[in-house]
Amino acid sequence: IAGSSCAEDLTFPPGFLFGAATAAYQVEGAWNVSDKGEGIWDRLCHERPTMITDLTNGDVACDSYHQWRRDIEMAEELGLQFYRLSISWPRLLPSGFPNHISEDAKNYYNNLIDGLLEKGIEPFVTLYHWDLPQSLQDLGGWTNPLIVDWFVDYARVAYTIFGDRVKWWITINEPLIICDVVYSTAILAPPILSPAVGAHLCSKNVVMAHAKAYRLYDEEFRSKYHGKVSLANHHVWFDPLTPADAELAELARENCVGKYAHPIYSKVGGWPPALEKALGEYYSKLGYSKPVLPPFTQQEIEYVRGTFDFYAMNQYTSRLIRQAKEGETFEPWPLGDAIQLNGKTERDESWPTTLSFWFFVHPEGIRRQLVWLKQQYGDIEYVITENGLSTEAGLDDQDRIDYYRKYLRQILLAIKEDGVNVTGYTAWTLMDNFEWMDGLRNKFGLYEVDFNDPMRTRTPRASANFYSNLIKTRTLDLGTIQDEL
Ligand code: PNW
Repeated sequence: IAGSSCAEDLTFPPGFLFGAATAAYQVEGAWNVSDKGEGIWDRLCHERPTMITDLTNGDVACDSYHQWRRDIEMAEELGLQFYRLSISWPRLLPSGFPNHISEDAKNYYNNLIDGLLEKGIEPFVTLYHWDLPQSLQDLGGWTNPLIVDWFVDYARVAYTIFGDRVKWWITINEPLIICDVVYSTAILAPPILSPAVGAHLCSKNVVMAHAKAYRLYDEEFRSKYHGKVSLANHHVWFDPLTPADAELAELARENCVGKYAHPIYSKVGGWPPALEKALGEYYSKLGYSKPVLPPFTQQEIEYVRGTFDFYAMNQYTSRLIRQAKEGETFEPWPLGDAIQLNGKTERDESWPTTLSFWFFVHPEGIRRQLVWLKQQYGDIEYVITENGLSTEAGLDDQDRIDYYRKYLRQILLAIKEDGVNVTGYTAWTLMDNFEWMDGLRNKFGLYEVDFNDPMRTRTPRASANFYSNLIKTRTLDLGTIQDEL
């Protein structure tokens, strides 16, 4: 019986891969060394420092631009099979365009990639993890359809230089955050509020940019390099508050995950039909004469459909959702409510809060999400590309170990009981880093980083020991959570 721990098989399947992740702006620092261009996070942190809770920024961060040897050493200490990193677009292409490729950026990423491979660790590379060149933002950024070609030009440079050694590619990290959260809250870069028009222009452009970068890999690189390409979605799992909210919860899943998954991973392609209809009705009532979510042409539907080699899933948290009551006010989607769906979200009282305001702990959510994905998109390969916990500082992080135990157990149940083909897991994150609007305060690291030390000394937490042991034994030690089951 699922849940009875004595009979439980706690061993990960053969071939299952373990890794850890970071992202360029969050760790590299060196924001203006050599010819690096300005990114939208440089701009936000410098011009609006009070938008970051603790007034810090990513100017130096973990200084991984200089400390990359230590980063590789940590990956080796943990026994990681892959290390997920991102390339900084404004570092590689200072103008945003391929007219000039930075030699220093090439050297930096080549050193990192080669250094990992020497230790037998696969580089798992994200092309876009939120650090858009400011020059492109000045031209409209992700709301301008021309960004599809700007992104593809950048992807071509990256595939050309690194594709002989990088076999795992993520085009874009978390369209939900880049489009929905950014334009409906303006709390991340670029700080532009445009929940109706901006958010939805962005949604379509992101999907098209991904698809075109995938097709490029297929046509020009796959036959010589044999890599895998996907896009990483952010998942918030929605459970209905009452049985009467079941349909609403399903629509919320479509609005959060389906919006960016249905066009790519479903058999039919295109926007999720129920969502397209619901958004159309909501915005037409607000007086918009055309759909704010730009429709796909039939040709575009075909072009986007199937542009994946695996499914990449970032998941941390869940929400309960219910119909809003007459006159209730809404917090912006998706950190708060689903105003377009007339949905209010809540935390189940049994879900612990974390240091991050948007993040409640709900391990069952990751299993339910995986089962839902398999129902929607079929028996494809699923890789967890991010999962981890936000805490205060401290080396004895039993709470993080508990979190990993509970979420990994649910992933095992999804594999063994529900038959979901999950083939890899990525801890967010290798080391404490610049956690966007939460600055350096919120810690997600397996390693603690001393941000007061010019060397940015990294020290393993108890959770690093837990994780390396898991990778070594490939078996989940339930430890203290055993009694709670
Ligand atoms: C993801 N939210 O970000 C990102 O991919 C990482 O860069 C980040 O550090 C990690 O998860 C932990 O936060 C998110 O406000 C940031 O809902 C913010 C939100 C969600 C995801």
